[in-house]
Order: sequence, then C-alpha cells, then structure tokens
Amino acid sequence: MMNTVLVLNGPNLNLLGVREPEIYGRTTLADIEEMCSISAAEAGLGIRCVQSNHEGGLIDAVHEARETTVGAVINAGAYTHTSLALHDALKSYDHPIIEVHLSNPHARESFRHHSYLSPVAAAVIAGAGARGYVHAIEILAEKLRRTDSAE
Ligand code: CA2
Repeated sequence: MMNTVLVLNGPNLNLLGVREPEIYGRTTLADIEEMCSISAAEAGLGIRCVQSNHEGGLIDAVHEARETTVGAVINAGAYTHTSLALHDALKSYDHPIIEVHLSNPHARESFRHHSYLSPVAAAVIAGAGARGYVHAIEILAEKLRRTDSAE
C-alpha cells in the first residue's frame, strides 16, 4: 500500500505498560499502535506495526518496507545505541524516518547518548512518552504532504 507508514519497535518494547512504568509509563504497545493508527487515519495514511526483539527481525522489516511504505516511525530500543547494521538498512530505505524515544536518552546514562539512527532520521522525538509516536506520525504526514505538493 503506497500510503502505509511502518511503525517499528525494537527489543523489550513489547513489555511496555507491564514493567518499569516509572521510566516508560503505563501505556502498552497495543495502546501506542492504536494511537498511531488513529493519527495516521486522520492524515489519510495507514500503518503497519512490527515489533521485534531481534536485530535481524528489525532489519528484515525495514527491507520489506522499502517498496511498500512511504515513511517510518522507529523506536529501535537499545539497538539505537549499538546497531550499525540497522543504520545501514535504514540508509537503503528511501523514505522519511522519524526516530522516537519514550524517555529522553540524553538525560540518562552516557551509553544512551549516541544514536546510530539519528544520522538517517528526518526528525528525533525523545522524552514525550507515548505522545511522541503521535507527534512522529503528524510530522511524517506533513513531510509527505510537502513532498507530494512539490512533485
Ligand atoms: O526511551 C526509549 O524509548 C528507549 O528507546 C527505550 C529503550 C532504551 O534502551 C533506549 O535507551 C531508550 C529500552 C526499551 C525497553 O523497554 C522496556 C519497556 C518496559 C519494561 C522494560 C523495558
């Protein structure tokens, strides 16, 4: 579907709302995906949600999305800080990418301060909790509208 946005979540984010609510809040991943779906629908977009605890699973999802989606909202979890392989996969993804983090990694341990995703992201949203995903969809939709009207 050429109006589909990939919403990609990395390791441990399937535990959202269940563990460590003091850091990541009480909203579940299913809640976030529903919020994204509503926000995307308002902008005339659909979403495809993928969560994987495996680096290769995330990379496969990006490859599969290359021809079938128009943009991506990605929280790669801890792979944000470690995965050159995911960085390379995203470099071959020829659509806008919005990087999202529930927490603000820059206010946390120094090993969370570097992101392999940020150099390939059109925007980064961090520390806004689950609302950050909705903002990411809105920003992506605006970028896609601008691209469409420039064509
Ligand atoms: O703030 C974010 O969204 C992070 O991407 C979350 C990652 C962390 O490694 C990044 O530095 C920042 C961790 C996701 C772990 O998710 C959990 C959710 C519930 C319970 C335990 C872990």
